[in-house]
Amino acid sequence: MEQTFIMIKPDGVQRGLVGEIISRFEKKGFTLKGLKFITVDRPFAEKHYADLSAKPFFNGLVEYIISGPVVAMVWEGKHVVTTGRKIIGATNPAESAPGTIRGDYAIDIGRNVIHGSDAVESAQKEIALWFPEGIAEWQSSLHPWIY
Ligand code: RTP
Repeated sequence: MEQTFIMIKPDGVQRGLVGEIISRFEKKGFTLKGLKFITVDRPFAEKHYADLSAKPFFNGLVEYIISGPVVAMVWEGKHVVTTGRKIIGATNPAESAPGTIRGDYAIDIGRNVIHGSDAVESAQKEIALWFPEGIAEWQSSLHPWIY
């Protein structure tokens, strides 16, 4: 079953959006497989965003991610990577549709509340980075109704 890595960024935590965001993924029918509340250091944040290291906003992005605790999660389900990105909305909240998390709760691209893996391969890399200890195995009893 497909898995994705979802992170509620420091602004999402500080604005009290943790419950709302988790609720949206739960109500969709995805299964929560891993969750940790963690403040990461600069080298870790730079590793997570290594693909963006040449971008002019890279330093500001790293400062933002290390500015407070984040909620790191693994969610599982059919097409969860692409559907998760749809639930999250476009990167720039000015272009995120209403009804998406960023469309409903964010204004600025530099404070866009949440991260979601953009592909199955990057999800696997990000899950390995954030959950090196592995994640617990369990199956939600809801699955027979959803699939
Ligand atoms: P994320 O990785 O956080 O889910 O975001 P994304 O795939 O939708 O967007 P990506 O292009 O990978 O950018 C990662 C994060 O960098 C910040 N950003 N700032 N100031 C800017 O122009 C700018 N552009 C991107 C955002 O926080 C974005 O989510």
